[in-house]
Amino acid sequence: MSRRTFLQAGLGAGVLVVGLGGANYALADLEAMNRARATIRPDGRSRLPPHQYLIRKLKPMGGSAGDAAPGNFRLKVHGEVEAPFTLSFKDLLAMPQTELTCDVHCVTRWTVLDAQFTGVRLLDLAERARVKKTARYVIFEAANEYTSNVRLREALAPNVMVAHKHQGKSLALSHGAPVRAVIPDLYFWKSAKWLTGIRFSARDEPGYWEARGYHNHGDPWKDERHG
Ligand SMILES: Nc1nc2c(c(=O)[nH]1)N[C@H]1C(S)=C(S)[C@@H](COP(=O)(O)O)O[C@H]1N2
Ligand SMILES: [Mo]
Repeated sequence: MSRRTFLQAGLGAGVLVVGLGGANYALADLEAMNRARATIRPDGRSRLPPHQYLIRKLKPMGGSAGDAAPGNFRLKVHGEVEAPFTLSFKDLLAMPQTELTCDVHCVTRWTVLDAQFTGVRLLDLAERARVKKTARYVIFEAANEYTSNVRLREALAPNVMVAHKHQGKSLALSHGAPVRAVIPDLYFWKSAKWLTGIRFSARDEPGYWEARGYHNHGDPWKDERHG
C-alpha cells in the first residue's frame, strides 16, 4: 500500500458527533473505526490498537502545567552524552524542522488519527549531543517533576519528536506549550507536555505514571496499560 493510501485510509465521511459530558470532541462513527481496524500500517500492525475508539482531536488530559512563555523556555539535553547542551525556543526553531502526521493513542482508550505536529526529531537532538554507547533509556523531563521513560531504540524512531506546533498552530497550554514530546507508538502518557529536559540514561527509571501503576513500557498494540 502506498503512503498516500495509508494516510487516506483513516479518513472518511459520515462522522457522528456525540456530546460527551459537554466535552469539546467528537466520537467518530463505527465505520471509520472498522476501517482503521482493517487498515494495516507499514509495520504490519492494525491502525487501531486493541480496545481503542476514535475521536476527532486531542482531548486535553490535564497535568500540572509549566511556563508557556517561549521566552522562558529551556530544553536541557544531557545525561549519557559526550556533548550536553541547552536550547532556547529560538535555538529549537533554528534546528531542522520536521512535520509529522501520526496517530495518537491514549490509555483511556481514545485514538486520534492523523494528528499533525511540527518540531525537531529526537534523533537530531541525540546526534547533536553524541549519545554514549552506555545509554539505554531516554527520560523525558517536564515541569513539576513529571517524567516518562522510553527505551533508547524506541525514542530514536523517526516519528519521535519534540513538538512546538499542533495542527499548524503553536501548542495550546493544555497540550504542553511551548514544547512537548511526541512518541506516537507508545501510549500518550509517555509524551511529556511542558518539556524541560531530555536525559539519556544507562538505567531505566520508571516515570510519573509508571511509578503509579501504569505499565513500564506502554505499547498500545500489546494492551500494556497497567503494570
Ligand atoms: N508534563 C506532563 N505531561 C503529560 C501529562 C502530565 O500530567 N504532565 N499527562 C500525560 C498523559 S496521561 C496524557 S494522556 C497526555 C495527554 O496529552 P493531551 O492533554 O495533549 O491530550 O499527556 C501526557 N503528558
Ligand atoms: Mo493519559
